[in-house]
This record gives sequence, structure tokens and C-alpha cells, in this order.
Amino acid sequence: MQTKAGFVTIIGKPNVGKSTLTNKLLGEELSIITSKPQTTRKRILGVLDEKEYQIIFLDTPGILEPKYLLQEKLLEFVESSVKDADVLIFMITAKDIAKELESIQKENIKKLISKKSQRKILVINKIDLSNEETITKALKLFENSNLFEKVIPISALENYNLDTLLNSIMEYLPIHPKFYPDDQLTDEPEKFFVAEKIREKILEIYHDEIPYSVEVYIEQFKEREKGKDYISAVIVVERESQKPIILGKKGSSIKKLGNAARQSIEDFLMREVYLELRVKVVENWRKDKRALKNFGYTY
Ligand SMILES: Nc1nc2c(ncn2[C@@H]2O[C@H](COP(=O)(O)OP(=O)(O)O)[C@@H](O)[C@H]2O)c(=O)[nH]1
Ligand SMILES: [Mg+2]
Repeated sequence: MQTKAGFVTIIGKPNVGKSTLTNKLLGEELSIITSKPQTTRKRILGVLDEKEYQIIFLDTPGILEPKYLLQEKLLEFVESSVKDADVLIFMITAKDIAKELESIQKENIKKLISKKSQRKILVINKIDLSNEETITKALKLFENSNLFEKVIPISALENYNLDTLLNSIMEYLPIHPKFYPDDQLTDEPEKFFVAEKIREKILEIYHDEIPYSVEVYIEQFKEREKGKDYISAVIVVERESQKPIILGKKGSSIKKLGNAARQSIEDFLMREVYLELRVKVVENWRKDKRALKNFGYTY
């Protein structure tokens, strides 16, 4: 049977809803989502497999001007994911639409969306927060800009117009054999997503600079025949002074984190786990080339 298959990369500024869309289209909570910007730190690959087609979605970190080494690495994830794409989705929201158009025409973004062989769709998300008039204006503005083949307004959160988007993607998808086996949802091991779930809860529980100063990695992941899986995770902070903040008064914060994270991990893995958390300082890891490499922020 002839199938269609290809890569669809979703890019855009932080917080526009890229990960929400990815998860909705996949029907899985693969990418972590929070109301804070810079939640996604790597490229998340998700496979939507149907009988006649296979779409590989690449969810990416938000585009911003890098201020430190980690952010430079994040931008590299965006750039390489764009290179891989057959279809590129650029996502914005309907808020301040003229400014959006202006910023898309800036050199760094223009370069990202300049590949000729790629079909490009502008997705205007969060239209549940917008009105008819604003949306119509946005559609006109971008249709006239000739930067994109299609402009599609959606609400990822409310599942609005996602079928239209999916149909357009299908239309642009090349005829190609499937890239992944039927039952494969992603290319990262369970371990990666377990660490992501912990990071998601850290983003929810802690404030200010803490969520951005934290990295999580899994030290041990033991599947046991009898009893729960054993997972021990390390929470890396940048400075000694951040350690007591993570722990909280008499360990209350890390306890809260442990409970929330365990629940979320169990939902994801669909089995019970025993979760142990440890805090460790790696001085200034966000600016440290070697540390970043150890945490997987390079190719
Ligand atoms: N109202 C509304 N909120 C949304 C929509 N899509 C995403 N969000 C919210 O926007 C925030 C950022 O979403 P996320 O997917 O993490 O954005 P990303 O940084 O682009 O990946 C979260 O609080 C989402 O719940 C939408 O269609 N409507
Ligand atoms: Mg995201």
C-alpha cells in the first residue's frame, strides 16, 4: 500500500501553545505544558500513525534571543528541527497581530522559514481568547503577506479547527514509506519523559528563577518483576543557595513535588512507581558547556 509520511515541525515564540497542539494531535501527554514560558527544552518527537499515513511531529523550544548558553542550545534544537521538516508550522496567537507580522519579517525568523522545498502553514492559536474581528484581520494580513501557503486559526486547548489543520498537513505530506514502526510513539526512552514530568511539576510548584535554574536527570530506573518500579532522580540546581528552596521547610516542598511528580509519572507509565528525589548543585550549569553536554543539550 502506498503511504504518506513526513516530518512536521512546530515552531514559534514561547508560550503560544506548541506543546499543547502537539499533544492534542497525538492524543498523548508527550510534551510537558505549563503557563510559564520556556517549558520545552529539547525537541520532542511524536509519531501519529494511521493506516495510510504517518506524521512525525517535532515540538520545539520557543524562539527567543539567546541570553546564555542553554538558550543558544535551545535555538539549535529549533534550527535543526526546521531543517528536518517537510511541513513547517509557525505558530502565533491573535494578540497584537501587526507586531507578529513585523517580528516574522525579522532576519532571524525569516531565515528559519525560508526553505523553499518546505510547505509552510501559519497557525493562529488561542482564538478562544480572541474575537471574530481580530481573527479576520489577522487572516487577511497574513494571507496577503505571502509568507505562508495557508493560514489556519485554531484553539489547541479547545480542540477547535484541528481537523482542518490535520487535513492541510495531510495534503502537503509526501508519498513516502513510514519512518517508524506502528507502535512507536516517540524516539526517547521512558526515562526521558519521567524526568520531564518531574520538571513539569517543578515549573508548577516553584517560582521566580528556580524553575529555569533546574535540570532533572534519572539516576536509576529499575523495573521490578515484583512490586513497583524504582526510580531515583536528581534535581540539579545552579547554586548552593537554591538547595534549601527546593527542599522547603522541613522538606515540605520536595515532599509535595515528589507526590505530584509520582502521580504524573504513574499516569504516563500506567503503572505504579517508587520515586526518590535528590538535589545536587552543578555551579552555573546553564552557562557551562560541559554540563550542558552531559545533560544532552548537544548533538
Ligand atoms: N486559552 C488558550 N490557552 C492555550 C491554548 N493553547 C495553549 N494554551 C495555554 O498556553 C500555555 C502555554 O502552552 P504550551 O503548550 O506550553 O506553549 P509552548 O510554550 O508554545 O509549548 C498553557 O498554559 C496552555 O494551557 C489555546 O488554544 N487557548
Ligand atoms: Mg512547549
